[in-house]
Amino acid sequence: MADSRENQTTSGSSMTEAFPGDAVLDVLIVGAGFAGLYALHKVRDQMGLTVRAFDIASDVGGTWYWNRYPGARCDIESIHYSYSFSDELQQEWEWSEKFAAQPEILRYLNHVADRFDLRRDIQFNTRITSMVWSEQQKHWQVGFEDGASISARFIISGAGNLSVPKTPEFQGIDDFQGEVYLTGNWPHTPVDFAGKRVGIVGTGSTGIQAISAIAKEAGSLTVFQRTPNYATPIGNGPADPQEISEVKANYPAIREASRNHFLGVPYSDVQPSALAVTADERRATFDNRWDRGGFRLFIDSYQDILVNKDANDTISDYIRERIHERVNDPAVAELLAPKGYAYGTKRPPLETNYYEVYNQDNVTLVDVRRAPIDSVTRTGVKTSEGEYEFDVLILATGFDAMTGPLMALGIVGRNGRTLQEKWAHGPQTYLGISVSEFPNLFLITGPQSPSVLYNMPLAIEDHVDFATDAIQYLRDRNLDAIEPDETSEAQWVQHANELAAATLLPGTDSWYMGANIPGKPRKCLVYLGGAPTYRKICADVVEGGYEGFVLDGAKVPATAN
Ligand code: N01
Repeated sequence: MADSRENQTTSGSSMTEAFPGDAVLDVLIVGAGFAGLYALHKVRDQMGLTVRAFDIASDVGGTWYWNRYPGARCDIESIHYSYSFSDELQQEWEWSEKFAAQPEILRYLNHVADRFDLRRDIQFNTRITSMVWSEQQKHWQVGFEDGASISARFIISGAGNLSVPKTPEFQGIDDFQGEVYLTGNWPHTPVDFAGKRVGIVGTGSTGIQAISAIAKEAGSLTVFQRTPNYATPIGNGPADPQEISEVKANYPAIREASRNHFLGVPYSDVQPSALAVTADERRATFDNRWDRGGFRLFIDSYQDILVNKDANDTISDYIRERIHERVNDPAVAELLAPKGYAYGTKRPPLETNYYEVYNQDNVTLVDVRRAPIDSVTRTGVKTSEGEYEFDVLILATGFDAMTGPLMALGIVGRNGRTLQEKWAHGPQTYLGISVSEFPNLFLITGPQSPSVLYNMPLAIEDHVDFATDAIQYLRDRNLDAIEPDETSEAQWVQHANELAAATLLPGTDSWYMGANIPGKPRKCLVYLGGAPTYRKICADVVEGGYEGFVLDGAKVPATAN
């Protein structure tokens, strides 16, 4: 368990062969997931620039390459959780399920890579270890684990938001004699659970998906739960051919509706306030959204559940009640029912038969809030109350979200300033995509952008388009560099923090707040103004000639955000 991701080194010499001597790439792309693939296509095929993408993985897929654990699937309907940039692509691809599972999403991304001939400009098995800005040359010097390096005028980072798994924090983990798996670095060959004693730590979105799947196979499954979650039904099933053909016939309008929705989905039934209706009306709405599945309960019920504690209590009570209905043992149901924090302030997991799993004889729930995990032993897990023996131990313990993947790149900006120093007290960005003192660097779905609270493929496309438009703008004017000015950046940070403070999110320990990583600054990592507001602000910035940015030394004055 020394390294949380495959410990791969730079392979081959293709990079230096392709770009010999002092050649400088126009654009270097980090990652070959949803963001990297689209950025590569855009920069190479639509802009005609020299570009190369790099990924630690041995193939495309990003998060869908790594997270191969049983039960992994997306939680926005696949017809919406997919690229919109190519109508041919969205017309020809057929999803088999409403919410595709990981293997199908990975097949989709492989198809995209093949269809647009992207692989020839991606270097896999390559870990970036440094990125240093040269003020003199006005470009980035990017170093790799094997000592090779390359220069690029612009960096587009598709390093991902949830791509650095949290380092296992259990003493003795290396001594465990059985099999240990990290959900975010799952083996590429099937893991056999049949007849085995399996333990799993973590009941976030990942744990809940994995538990539901593994409970079907394992001889015994012991779940170590610290904080129960408000999981609600995903409502998955085979894709409906009628719905698919309707969507395909209306894709432009549906994508437009998605981009004009807070979460980037074309839902339109949200009502103003849970407190403005009778209890019966509220119940009918909750039942309706519960039955329809997906994020409808979260985002398409009442507008005030994330900002008003009383409104939130109504939906939190409702979910607790539904959990109790599904679990036979009242004591287990009580343990599974979240208390003391508001629904939606931790990322709401979606599930299929999750709670029913606890009615099975082979599944045991262990409360590690009351009796914390003390250590991992040679044979299993020791809590303050007892010891449990396992053949297999699974860690579904989350990620160093949003900032972790960027910090891992070894980024050094102007005047030797590191990103670690700059973000020591929390991320500072302008629009969540750029950072002052770090010119020509674009953070796709970076911290303080809507990112994880916006349908990811659409959020990615918007950000890649913003980055490539900015690059084109500079090229058209023979300018070398773009970065935000410090005042605009400070205003954006304040704006993002004020939006967060107006919600219930800061009151809960969650990865949204950086609270899952010991020592990480407690700052909201997500822009909470919603995708439409955010997109309007970005459009105005561009319209104003990149307001709030410094272009090659000249400041473009910002209007108030
Ligand atoms: O990670 P998490 P995740 N002792 O941080 C527990 C996305 N995603 O991988 O809550 C005991 O949410 C921790 O307990 P607590 C999605 O955005 C999407 O599940 O800190 N327990 C928690 O239960 C999601 O939000 C999909 O008290 C420990 C769990 O581990 C994000 O990824 C699917 C512990 C971690 O939960 C992250 O989800 C899956 C300890 N020392 C994930 N340390 C889709 O459907 C941690 N825990 C697209």
